[in-house]
Amino acid sequence: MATALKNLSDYNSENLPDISGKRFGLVVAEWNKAITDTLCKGAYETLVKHGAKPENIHRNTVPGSFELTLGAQFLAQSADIDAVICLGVVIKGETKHDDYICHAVANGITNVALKYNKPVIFGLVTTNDEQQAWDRAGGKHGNKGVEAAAAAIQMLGFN
Ligand code: RBF
Repeated sequence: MATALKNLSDYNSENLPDISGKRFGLVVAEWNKAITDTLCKGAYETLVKHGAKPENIHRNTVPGSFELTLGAQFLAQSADIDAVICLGVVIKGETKHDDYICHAVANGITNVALKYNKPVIFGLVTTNDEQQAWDRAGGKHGNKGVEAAAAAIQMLGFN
């Protein structure tokens, strides 16, 4: 299991770039809102902990994870945003909706990142049940919001 091998919530905080002047866009899905709020809190606190200014962190909500891509595009196309972090929780149901949503978001935000040449981070938690989602939102598998923010910071230092 990827999480067991490398839990990025324990990311190496050495050699991270200076992000004091960087501007971040958080796109947060409202489905499973209690969990996505926790992911968002983890991402926000991680950005601030590493020097981002609160006024440079812009939080936007979208109805569900499927809309993360367009939300990310709205932000990425703005010259005022250096990195976008997408946060959502998709829980498997009786039908294959989760597959369609997850693949669409993965492809969609990849395209946005490549189109605008900016980090657009995939912070989509995809689980079989709600408990597994909580386990990844401040539970035994860390907080994927923290990891998403760490990934954004790392990518801003890419050279
Ligand atoms: N959005 C989520 O963020 N997480 C979900 O688990 C989720 N489950 C859905 C299940 C079904 C059957 C449908 C139709 C939508 C679901 N959505 C979910 C909402 C989806 O991401 C999107 O907001 C809506 O389909 C409107 O485009």
